[in-house]
Amino acid sequence: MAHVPAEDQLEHIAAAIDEIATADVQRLEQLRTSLLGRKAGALTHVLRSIPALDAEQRRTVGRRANELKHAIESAITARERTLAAAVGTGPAVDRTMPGRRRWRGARHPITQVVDEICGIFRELGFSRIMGPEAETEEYNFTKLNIPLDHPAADMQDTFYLKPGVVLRTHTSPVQARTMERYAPPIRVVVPGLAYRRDPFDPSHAPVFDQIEGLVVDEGVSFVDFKAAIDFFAKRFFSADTAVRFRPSYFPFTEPSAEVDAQCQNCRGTGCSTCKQTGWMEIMGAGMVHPAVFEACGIDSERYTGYAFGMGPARIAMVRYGIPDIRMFFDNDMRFLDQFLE
Ligand code: 2NM
Repeated sequence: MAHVPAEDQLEHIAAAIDEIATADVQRLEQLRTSLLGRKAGALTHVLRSIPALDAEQRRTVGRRANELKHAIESAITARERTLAAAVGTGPAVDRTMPGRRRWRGARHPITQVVDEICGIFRELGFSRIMGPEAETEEYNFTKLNIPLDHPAADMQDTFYLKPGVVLRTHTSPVQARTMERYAPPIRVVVPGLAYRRDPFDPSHAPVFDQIEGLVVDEGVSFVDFKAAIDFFAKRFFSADTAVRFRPSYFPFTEPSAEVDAQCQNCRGTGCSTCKQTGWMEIMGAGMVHPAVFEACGIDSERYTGYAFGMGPARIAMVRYGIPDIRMFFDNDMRFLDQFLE
């Protein structure tokens, strides 16, 4: 361009300014380079040629070139703002950037286990129900065949809110209320919190989850109970998990049993988790005591039934091999993150 007079070059450059106002992102970059670029920019070229011009030209060309430089720069800035506003805020979106992880809430591992257990019993026709956590001594103890002078009712073991009113020590009062209110057949599972004055240790907490179940109908036998629990264990643990029933004692059932499932860690051969027995206790249970039926207005000559109670936290410990129940209460995210759904 050296042979074209500097004034003509400047008018050529001035003509390009109008295009800036309508350029897209790519064209704007081309214009910036072809006008202001350090190597091939047309205006840069004129500015570099100024020292070689005569004094009169240096003044006029110099003034005009500087005017154009400012005009081009402000036109480009204005166009950039307009283009950026058109795609939203800020610079153009980078479509190659990895997506951000989306944080959604998750159920606590015990809640997951509670929901799963209730879902299995739902398949067997059980309804899931709830009841109050503050209970009278009558519903928490007396109607369940636990006399108030029984050690379980002692102030040492029970949180008393006021005389005659306790924090329920099990969810069984809900079953007592259910039997009073509904005629058989009854099939319910009752998940909820229970309270006992136990200090925290690796296997105890003063507030703990329970799920209790109750079936009442004509002709319900211990075999019905065994079949239901066998079904539960095979669904919850695995299809080849066996259960066994050991005689036990509870005031509200007769006969009573403790139920063991095959150790999920060693599959029954014996290990430290199951203290070399091959079995882990999963629940207590039995046939509802006639005295409980009578206290709750059910004819014990006509109806029989079974009831059971289990601790979802204990069951979760058996299933996941968790050594200390307090890990469920710490809410350490490094622990909870392993149970994301
Ligand atoms: C257990 C063990 C055995 C039980 C009994 C009743 C009721 F209300 F029907 F009498 N509800 N739950 C029961 C029986 C609970 O928990 C270890």
